[in-house]
Amino acid sequence: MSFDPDAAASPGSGVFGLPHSRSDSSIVLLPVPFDATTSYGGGAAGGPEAIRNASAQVDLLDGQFGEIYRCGIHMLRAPAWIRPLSRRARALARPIIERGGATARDARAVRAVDQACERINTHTHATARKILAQGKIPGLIGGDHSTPFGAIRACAEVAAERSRDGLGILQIDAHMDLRDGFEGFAWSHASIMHNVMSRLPNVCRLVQIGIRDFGRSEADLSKGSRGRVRTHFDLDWARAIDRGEQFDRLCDEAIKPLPKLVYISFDIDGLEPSLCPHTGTPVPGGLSFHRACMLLEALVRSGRSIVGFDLNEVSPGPNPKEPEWDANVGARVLYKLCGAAARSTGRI
Ligand SMILES: [Mn+2]
Repeated sequence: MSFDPDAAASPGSGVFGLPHSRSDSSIVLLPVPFDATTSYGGGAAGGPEAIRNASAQVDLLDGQFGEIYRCGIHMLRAPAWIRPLSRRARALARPIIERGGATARDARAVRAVDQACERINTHTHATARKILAQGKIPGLIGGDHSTPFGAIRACAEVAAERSRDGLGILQIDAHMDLRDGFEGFAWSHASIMHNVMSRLPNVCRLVQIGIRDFGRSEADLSKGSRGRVRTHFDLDWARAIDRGEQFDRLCDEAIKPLPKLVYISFDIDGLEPSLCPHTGTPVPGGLSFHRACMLLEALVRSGRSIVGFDLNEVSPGPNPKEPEWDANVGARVLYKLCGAAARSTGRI
């Protein structure tokens, strides 16, 4: 069967309307519809399905990375147990979050929520390991920002086998996510990078871009990390650009400390909130879509290899009849991530 990239997506086709099976894909997308601990707005559990639906609208010839689809992109089905597990964990977490965090009497509920998150970690680690073992690139689609821990762990293990430097992470996010547990939950979305940095020694560097909402302990952790965490504040970049600095140059400088093998963790709230109005914790400021694209391009241009990536916190919004703007943006960011990953590893 021949595939016409300019035709409308046919019913029953895969993500982006593509015909690829897992075996003829070099990028395998791993959906994780789980959002137990989102503090402000929920809904990221609906992200993977909404992105899959919206992806049919994405035109396949990309102005930046060319014929991305030629690398083969396949999206797995999420196991049926994840959504109900997310609902149960969320029901336990919600009253605790509404009260402002856990107290001693919440110990059992907190344990149950942590266990649910650990189950997700085990699943994403095993799935990403398998994808990596086949020489492919895993792209995890959250879910809240707690979901990629297992995939990052798998990429860090593989990076350590391939290179003495281990893995670097490029995080695009409004938040540092460096809290040592949040609201009582060890695996909170707000703790993902704390968990990565404290539990994964093979991650040698974390570069954070878009940051504009953070706490004292997070800023201290970044500062006291002896350069292992490099945080770039959104307002600092806005000021630098106002003084006449080029965005491209800021990207090149930010990327410099990253090792050869890089994982991208893309929280959609790193973008301007107009591009993700329903995300869990939107913050004014942030990257435009174009600048996010330029950042990915700078990473590829630098010669780094993208081992894996995630896109998280895309939330389709409460009204199923409304056009799904958040998912539309999410699908386009996802295609760009696929393009950057494929190009950086010579697959397109
Ligand atoms: Mn985040």
